[in-house]
Amino acid sequence: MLRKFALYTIAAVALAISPSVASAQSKIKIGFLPGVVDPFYQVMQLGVEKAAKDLGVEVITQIPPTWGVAAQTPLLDAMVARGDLNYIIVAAVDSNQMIGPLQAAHNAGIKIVGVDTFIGNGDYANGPVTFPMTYIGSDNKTGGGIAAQALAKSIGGKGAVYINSVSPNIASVEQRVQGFKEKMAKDYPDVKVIGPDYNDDDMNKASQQTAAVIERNPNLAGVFGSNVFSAQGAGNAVVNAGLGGKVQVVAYDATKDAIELMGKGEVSMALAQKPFDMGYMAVMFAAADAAGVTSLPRRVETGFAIIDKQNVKDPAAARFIYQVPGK
Ligand code: T6T
Repeated sequence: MLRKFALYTIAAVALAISPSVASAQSKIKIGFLPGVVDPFYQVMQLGVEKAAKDLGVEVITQIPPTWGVAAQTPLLDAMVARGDLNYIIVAAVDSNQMIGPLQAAHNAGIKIVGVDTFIGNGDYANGPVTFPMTYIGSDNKTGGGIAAQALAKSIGGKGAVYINSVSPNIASVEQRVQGFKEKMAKDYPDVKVIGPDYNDDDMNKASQQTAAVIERNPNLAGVFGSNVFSAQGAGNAVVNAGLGGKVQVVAYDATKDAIELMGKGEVSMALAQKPFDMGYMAVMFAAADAAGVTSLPRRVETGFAIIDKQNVKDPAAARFIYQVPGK
């Protein structure tokens, strides 16, 4: 009887509050501004769109054609100039240079939700930059450490390994490099780390840089590519040098290409991030904030799935491979 009463009460409260929550949500308009066109952000966009549909909010998406402040800033400024956005979900392409443009958006009354990358030091509660609502993304330092451990194990704990990355100014990839180096220094003293080289998110540059390193280091044992294009370029260079399966490759980001190379024995591990979760949760956070929720966390770590030869066929792991319908 008491249980029945409680259920009726919950239903009545839900009925009473739902119209105001729904109207708060339906009134908001969200901008989504990822880093560039790549499979990682395409999956994130799927998460954004699914949440927008589930919650009945409108999202305006703008995707920079190339990686960099010069490409992202005008799109951000245009989003601000529209005058109708309440929130912008953004993967800032530079941890320092995007502070100014994002501060301007915030000053214009738009709330900023960070995904994948952060600005400042990422500590939005106590750090130097506190205006973004939250950071939703990977703990990339830990991810870099996981990559280091996998690579060290795959080469038997000794030898030279090379890091190919994007830029020192991007929080995500630079944290991966740091985490990778720290793990090697702490746990694998017989592994020598070469690099990083920075490819500006250009796969061909990554390939050329890696080819040059292979040339100079004929005994190279392993390669770490810190994101989609770094791993693809570095992996291609290893295969083109006829060293597929001999030089171990660890890929950050679980693209279909990386998984194909794993099938041929050319990639030993791919670290899948959770871009769908990042996108979905970012929209949820905006809607929750609009509905009056005041205790949203300032940092949400979305975790990883480690994909290797052992589990790549297991649906529990394979579901995290970046799949974009029709691509
Ligand atoms: O690795 C992702 C993302 O996490 C990073 O910030 C930039 O590169 C990717 O988008 C992959 O290309």
